[in-house]
Amino acid sequence: MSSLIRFVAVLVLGLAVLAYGALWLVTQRLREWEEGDAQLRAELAVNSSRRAVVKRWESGNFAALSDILRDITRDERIRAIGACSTDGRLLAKTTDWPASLPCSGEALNPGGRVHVSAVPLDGEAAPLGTLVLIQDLTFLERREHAIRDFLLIAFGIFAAAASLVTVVAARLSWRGWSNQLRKLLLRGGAQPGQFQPLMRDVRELVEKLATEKEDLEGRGTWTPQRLKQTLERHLEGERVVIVANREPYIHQRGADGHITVKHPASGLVTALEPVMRACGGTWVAHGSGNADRETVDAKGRVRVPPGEESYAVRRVWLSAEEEAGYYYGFSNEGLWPLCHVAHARPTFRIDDWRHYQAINQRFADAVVEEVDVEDPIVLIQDYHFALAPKLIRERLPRATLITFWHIPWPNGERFGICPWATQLLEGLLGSSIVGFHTQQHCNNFIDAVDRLLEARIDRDQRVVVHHQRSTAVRAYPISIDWPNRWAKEAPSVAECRRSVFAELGLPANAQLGVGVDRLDYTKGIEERLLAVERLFERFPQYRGRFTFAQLAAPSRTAIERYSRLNDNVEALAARINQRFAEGRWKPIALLRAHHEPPDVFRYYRAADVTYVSSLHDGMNLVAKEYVAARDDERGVLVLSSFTGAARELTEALMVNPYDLEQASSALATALTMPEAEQVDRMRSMRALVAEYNVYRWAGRMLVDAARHRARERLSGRLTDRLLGLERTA
Ligand code: ADQ
Repeated sequence: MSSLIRFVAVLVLGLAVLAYGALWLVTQRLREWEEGDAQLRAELAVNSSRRAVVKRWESGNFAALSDILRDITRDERIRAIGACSTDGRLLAKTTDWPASLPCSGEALNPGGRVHVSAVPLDGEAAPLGTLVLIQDLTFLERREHAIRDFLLIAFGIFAAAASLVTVVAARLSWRGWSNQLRKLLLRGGAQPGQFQPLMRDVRELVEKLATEKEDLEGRGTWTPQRLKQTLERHLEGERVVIVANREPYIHQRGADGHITVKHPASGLVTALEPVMRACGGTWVAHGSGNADRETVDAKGRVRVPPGEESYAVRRVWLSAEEEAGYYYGFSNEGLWPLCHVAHARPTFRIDDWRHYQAINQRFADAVVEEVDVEDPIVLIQDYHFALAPKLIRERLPRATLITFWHIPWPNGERFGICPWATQLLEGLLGSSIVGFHTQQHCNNFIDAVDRLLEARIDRDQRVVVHHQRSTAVRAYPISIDWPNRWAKEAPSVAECRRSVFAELGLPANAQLGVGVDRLDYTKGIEERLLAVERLFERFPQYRGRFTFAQLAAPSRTAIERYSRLNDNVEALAARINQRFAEGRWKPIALLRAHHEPPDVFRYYRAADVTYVSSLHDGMNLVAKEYVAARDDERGVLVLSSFTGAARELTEALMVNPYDLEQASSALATALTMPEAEQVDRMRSMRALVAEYNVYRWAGRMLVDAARHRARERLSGRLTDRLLGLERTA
């Protein structure tokens, strides 16, 4: 609001300066015109009686001359006339001629609001002298005042109208969102200051929304159709190639011998799959299913989604040893803990690094095989492929390579502990654009480049130039598809609640909390269960009434840190259950299994509260999925402030997951939150996720890619021309 007041004040001040400037100019012009008019008027008046005046003057009849002069002064503006001889004597005058005015040079310039004109008179033989006419210009003052009043009133009305239009426009555009937010921030449900987003985050969000509105041409929500049109319009409908470790559909042969298709529990897949459905193209990924080889053609390709077949998956095969080194070893024991502040020590082994290099090369080769133009668009995904951009660039120098890093990027000092930090950075700088979820991650990346490489950094343009190649570093906060496919296909909220409560053996009047994650130590699952335990300690009224269901998909179980986590979570749930269980009621339901998306959404729709407690997370799509699932606008999101999502979902109850007092209070607040407040918060978050959906995320990257490609093509053509000129010279 204060910036709006400042804007209006500057506007009014600017208009006032403009008004005074205009007034000064008009007055000056008016005076020049009037002076010219006065001189003309004097000459006309003299000319009309010239013959009679000359006759009397030559005859020396100055009394008669005075009479003629008096006749001339009948013009109301001509006040007095004097006849001055060539030697400066006053020969005749009218009665109003000022006694103090001699026939000298200064007399012709007395100043004030009078105008003095001198009209020379010639006789038959020689010049006679000069008629000096004094005109009254006080009418000019009246005229100037009238014009000044008119201009000031006109500018005043204009300034008031412009300020009003500015204020109304600004209020209307932000009113919906900001009112909602203000209402929530000031609401009495929680203690003041508790569970609220940092104002800095809210400000950043507002600025982001404002700049993005200006950035993207075209208004309205992003849809698959709009994304497709963007691809057609900006990139001539070209096919997109995605490189990602995880494939979107896994063919798995079960114990009964049948092959089923699984959706992996992966935020990356959740986000990118709808984009590929809309754009078409090829997804190059590790073929990890035990029936994957049986379902591809001779070139390792299979069309998906089953029954729809809108794009291709190109599977790349890895041996168990390669997978252990590249995926489990370097990627998940090295880079994953390096990039997350979650107190796990990274492990770097030379053999893992060699596998990582080799597999990056294999994926780069697969990309080159899949493209059919020399400047394709390739979207490289995540920390498994830091080297691939440079390797692809070596084979396809004109490719547009966008690399998106789905996890946080640590500060430069921390990143520097990786023995191959410079190679990783050089690999990534093969990209045209490197994208992160937040500006903070972009800043950390630039900081790491600054510390470890000889590169030129343009912080204003957010560009790094290394070995004469420039790479833009941009924030693209990821999201989910909207309208969300799984939410649309889900049964009604009442039905979901009935079926989930039946599965968990809960009575209809129970309250349900839900957590949905891969079993990963960065997700803060132990801290979440401890917060639930603290809730029962501090608020015994929830015993027997509240159950927390944790859907935990086993993940990276070949790594010791993950199998330990698995055991810890199981032991913790068992301890809490033992401590508080009463009759058939258990406080925690640990559902340690992969759940297909329809099941995950059933749980979201049944929940009174969903708790996302990541200790550090790039974005966290579970939070956004929960919001998408709640088309009934009920349910409360308790969200860790260490997620990227916390910068956008500012209406969630924000907590520090390490602070068990705060987290348990937030759970209690959520469980007693009035319906009207739930609706306000959920509606506001749904509006944001609907607009900032994954089609927008992809659209922004593709528009940036198109601009980049247009620039590259132009500079390519210029280089060709210059080389051609050099050759002909
Ligand atoms: P992830 O670490 O995988 O993603 P997240 O973004 O929360 O984390 O996505 C998890 C996905 O897996 C969701 O779609 C969820 O529904 C699904 N899932 C979770 N548990 C499941 C279960 N038990 N059964 C089945 N499905 C389950 C990484 C980064 C994130 C970033 C994404 C996208 O770590 O910070 O948001 O990439 O960029």
